[in-house]
Amino acid sequence: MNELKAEIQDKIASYIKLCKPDHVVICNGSREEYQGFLDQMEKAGTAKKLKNKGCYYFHSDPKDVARVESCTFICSKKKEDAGPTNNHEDPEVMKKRLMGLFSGCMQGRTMYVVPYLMGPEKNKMSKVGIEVTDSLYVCVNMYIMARMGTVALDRMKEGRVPVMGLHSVGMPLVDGAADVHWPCNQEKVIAHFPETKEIFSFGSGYGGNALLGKKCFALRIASTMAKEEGWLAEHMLIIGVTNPQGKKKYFAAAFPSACGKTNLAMLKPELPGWKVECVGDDIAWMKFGDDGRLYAINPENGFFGVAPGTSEKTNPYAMEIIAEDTLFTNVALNGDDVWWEGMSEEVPEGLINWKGEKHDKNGDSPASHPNARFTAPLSRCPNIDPNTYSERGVPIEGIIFGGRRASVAPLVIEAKDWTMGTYYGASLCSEKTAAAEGTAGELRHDPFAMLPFCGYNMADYFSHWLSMEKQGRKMPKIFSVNWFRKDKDGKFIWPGYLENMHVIAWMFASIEGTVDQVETPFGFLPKDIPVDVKNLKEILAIDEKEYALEQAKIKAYFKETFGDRCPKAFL
Ligand code: OXD
Ligand code: MN
Repeated sequence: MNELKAEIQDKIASYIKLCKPDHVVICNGSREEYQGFLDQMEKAGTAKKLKNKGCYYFHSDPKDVARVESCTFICSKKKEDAGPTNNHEDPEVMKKRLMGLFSGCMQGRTMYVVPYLMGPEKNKMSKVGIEVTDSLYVCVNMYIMARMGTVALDRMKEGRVPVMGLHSVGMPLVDGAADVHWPCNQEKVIAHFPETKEIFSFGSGYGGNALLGKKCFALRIASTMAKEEGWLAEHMLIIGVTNPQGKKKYFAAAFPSACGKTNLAMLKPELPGWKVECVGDDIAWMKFGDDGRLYAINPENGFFGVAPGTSEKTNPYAMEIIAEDTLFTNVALNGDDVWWEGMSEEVPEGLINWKGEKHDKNGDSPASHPNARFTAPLSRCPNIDPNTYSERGVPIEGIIFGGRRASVAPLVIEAKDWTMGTYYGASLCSEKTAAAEGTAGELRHDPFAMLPFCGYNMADYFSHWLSMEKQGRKMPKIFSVNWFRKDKDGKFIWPGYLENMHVIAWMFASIEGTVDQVETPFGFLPKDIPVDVKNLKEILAIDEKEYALEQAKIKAYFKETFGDRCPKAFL
């Protein structure tokens, strides 16, 4: 640490002075250190070693189970720079509140300084951060999700400036008070300072609230950096798709949280001759190269996937990934193994639910929390793409936007140009899921699946996307998909999962220019997709009147929400 710039050392010293921890540990990111942390937690009873090698179980406080969007703030100097879709607070006012909250918050605890790198070691797009935290759970998750320790410190020594993040569970242990299995605080604040590129997170130890490299840095802060520097930080998976002729194309795809991004990233196609390889399942940083192509990297080094619903049938690769070296949070315990809804049809006897109680098989409550997660290394992915860690990133030829829509939106539609495609992204809507607070099932606008993650005014973000189109650039084709249409009996028409390969194959062929399409004012539809699905015609076509009506509603939403700041092309 001593080799780091004085400003960074001063900042860490100021955090120590403010939080008053009993001890400070600088993490080196080694495997031994990681194992030591897990052993420590096992001894303290906060982690349970499972039967599979390197697997551990954790369960949270029921008050701390998901991202807290209502407590997440963008603290830009001007309110309009945060925009109408973010909670805004004045930086001075927020700093004052934070100083109060963080004051003495690590008493009786150890402060861990976690230097980390987001992105592959050799890639120029990669960026450094430092998360200072009082949570060992955060340390072990960061070890998997980012490149932690020396690798990041070395870059900082070369002069790279880290995004600083201070995190506390917000539960000091004063006067020798005993710790609890999942410390947290009723009051939660996740504050981002886009102008100074700082993050403060208080009160939660769960997921995106606490693993600051993920949503806070790689999306909220990175999106502001991307705007300033002319690139894109997106809530997207990245896959490489190879056709039976051995031709390969990369796609990036944005879906709102818990809409199957991880399953699509790990698709094991049954369509003969096709191969799908995974670069990432949640976040993409993308930048146009000198050759005019759009290159993407996955800034993360692991998967923080939603466990319920994951099975041999829905995601066989994920099941392979989590067989070793995986941390499970808020799943159910099945002896010294784990279980969640959807893993098997039979609910095993004798489960302990995510709250640590005996599970009642006949009761209404699920055994695992709907937002239960697995944290697993990217390198365990059986279909990992060979270019995942490349110096250059992977060239994106297709961009996919997908929502969870019971009606109106067809299975797939292709934009006529970049502007229309950008509009597809902006008009993305979805029914709410369990990844965030709120009522599941409600419809919400989620432009680019970035509503909770855009670090600045969403209307400026639309303009930034539009500004990407420049002469000499090879713009990817843009598609919108919807796996979730229901028939009149309320049943899903499209089987989803492995069958999604048929749609990807169609998009692939469309980029190659080898499919028949139907032109509509709203984009190109497939003439056919050769798959045996009942009522397929219903989801391949659109009802132009109904569609136009929806577009009018979306435009009204844009106007009402963003006013004059909304790009004219969308109104
Ligand atoms: C996630 C999310 O955890 O989007 O990836 O909520
Ligand atoms: Mn996500």
